[in-house]
Amino acid sequence: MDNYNFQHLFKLDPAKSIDDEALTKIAESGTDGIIVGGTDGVTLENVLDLLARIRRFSVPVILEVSTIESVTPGFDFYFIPTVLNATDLQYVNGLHHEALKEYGHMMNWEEIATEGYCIMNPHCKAAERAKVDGVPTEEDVVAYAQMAEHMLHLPLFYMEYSGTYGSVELVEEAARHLHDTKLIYGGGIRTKEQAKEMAEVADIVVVGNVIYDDLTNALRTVRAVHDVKKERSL
Ligand code: 1GP
Repeated sequence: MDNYNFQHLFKLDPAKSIDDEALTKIAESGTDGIIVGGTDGVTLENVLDLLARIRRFSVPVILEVSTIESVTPGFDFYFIPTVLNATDLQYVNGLHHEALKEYGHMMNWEEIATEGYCIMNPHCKAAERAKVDGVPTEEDVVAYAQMAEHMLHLPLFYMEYSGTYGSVELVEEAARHLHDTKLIYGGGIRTKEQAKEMAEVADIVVVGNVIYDDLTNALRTVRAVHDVKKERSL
């Protein structure tokens, strides 16, 4: 997809179960794509299983790579996180280096996008894994956004609030510093109002956990995001 022109994405965790009826509703919701990704319990087997089930629909499907072992062909895109505020370098460039030594010769770079992650919730699983040290301040966020845009020229900057709803002001502040790099917001969206609010400031809104405990409200976020984007393009 040109410049990753997604507006709304659902994120499904391969380690969690979802029945066919719910999966059909998600795939046919009008979302711009489904990210397959998680932190714990991601295996090649559960990634392949979810991929095969989503592939029955025409929705684009993206693997957000968290472990080298679970990478498999067949996805439309591969998003590779580099955690800009990690203190464990494995999550900044260590695993990436290891993966490239093994698979670099066969990677299709057209399908791959690096996401500069800024983890805003220090208590989420990804933060624990990457050893994120505290909550980034506004100054930190701006510096990471500038790093993503101007120093690393990353296509995507991901403000990851995973499990908690973030600060619209802070997301807006990051947006002010991003022009070529797209801003992804993810975390704690449970209602269409929250989806709308974040769609006003971020380029791409990711909706995860609510799929598993309140599918009806999860589905409502698609329209909410698309309506905001439509209004803003007029
Ligand atoms: C998680 O940003 C996504 O990686 C979405 O967060 O699960 O809290 O919606 P939630």
